[in-house]
Amino acid sequence: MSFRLLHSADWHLGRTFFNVSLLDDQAHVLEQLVALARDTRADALVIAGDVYDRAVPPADAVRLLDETLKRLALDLSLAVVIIAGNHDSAERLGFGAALMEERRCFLRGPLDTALRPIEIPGRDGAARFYPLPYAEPAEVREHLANPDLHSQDAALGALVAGLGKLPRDLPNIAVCHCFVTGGAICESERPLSVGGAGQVSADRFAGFDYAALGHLHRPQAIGARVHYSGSLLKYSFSEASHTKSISLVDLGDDSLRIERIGLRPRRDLRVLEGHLADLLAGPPPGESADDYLLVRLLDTGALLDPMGRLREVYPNALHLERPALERTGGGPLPDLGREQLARGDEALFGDFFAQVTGSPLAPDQQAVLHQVLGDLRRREREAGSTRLVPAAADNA
Ligand SMILES: [Mn+2]
Repeated sequence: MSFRLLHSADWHLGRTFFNVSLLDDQAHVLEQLVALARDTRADALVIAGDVYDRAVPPADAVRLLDETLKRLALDLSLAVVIIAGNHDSAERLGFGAALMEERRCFLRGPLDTALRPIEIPGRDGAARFYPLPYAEPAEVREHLANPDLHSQDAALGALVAGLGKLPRDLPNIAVCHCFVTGGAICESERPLSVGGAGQVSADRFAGFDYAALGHLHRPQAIGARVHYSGSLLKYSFSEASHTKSISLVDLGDDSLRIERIGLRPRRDLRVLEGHLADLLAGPPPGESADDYLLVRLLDTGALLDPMGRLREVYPNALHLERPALERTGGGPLPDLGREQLARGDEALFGDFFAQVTGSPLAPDQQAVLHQVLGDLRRREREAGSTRLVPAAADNA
């Protein structure tokens, strides 16, 4: 026998990135997911939490999930298992769950109804799913009437122990939204708690044939049977190097095969580095000008409206960094006392420049500064009354 599973997680429907709605980007890759479900003839799809980006999602995010589930569960007759993540409201996500279960769409949010195992028949044998939706340790304490559960790990241990000894007649699949120790994190995951108390041990899943996990946004495995599918899209610039994918999992009698099938985003999310003049020449062949970009400008001099000019070439440039202008010294700012001020404009500006850029004025820059200050003073003298440059020692 064998059971074929599609594993996905962290859709974060309704997310915005630098005030840009990603809904069209999400719809674009969900098209690919629906095609994949059809073409691979999968027996079930798992969405391991963070279906929505927030507890009260925007209406168009709800519409996108509704449309996607309709196509999967009704048009393709695919069984779908969904658990709540830390971004979801378990109660709201669980709305209509009993009704949808009639059509093999298993929504599991609140603990009181979530933990019942689900047996799903496939074309060539069945599998048994154990939903373990995200819950705070306090909720698990109350649910199990066990006052000793103060960490995610203890809470998960108690929930798994509560399942009893797992029957071995079918493959047993855990579906959980958690942070397994040893996993690689990125910037778009909201921490599950302060310090280490949010992490759980991979050993908690030792009794399962496969653990379909959500929360960490990079696709990764922790041991042979504990897997994160990763998120649907890159949701931070720290994920620029990720390849997002859906995991196609084949569970056989004594075998486990996992293939990550890459998703092709509508727009990639990348970091672009260079000098403004070079970047304005446009992207090299093969790179799209429409991607979501973090632009790191290497120029050290003053630039007029760099973002406005970049957006004429790269309309989705979202964020600009000027590493050369970030303070490199890190020490305290000099105390501008009377003595310091008496050194004159050129010396003061030289200090300021070195402070900001990390290197002293080059001779040609020094010459420009000297000329500009000289011009200002000349105009000041000619204007008579208005002082453009404060009187300083080197004026004397
Ligand atoms: Mn997430």
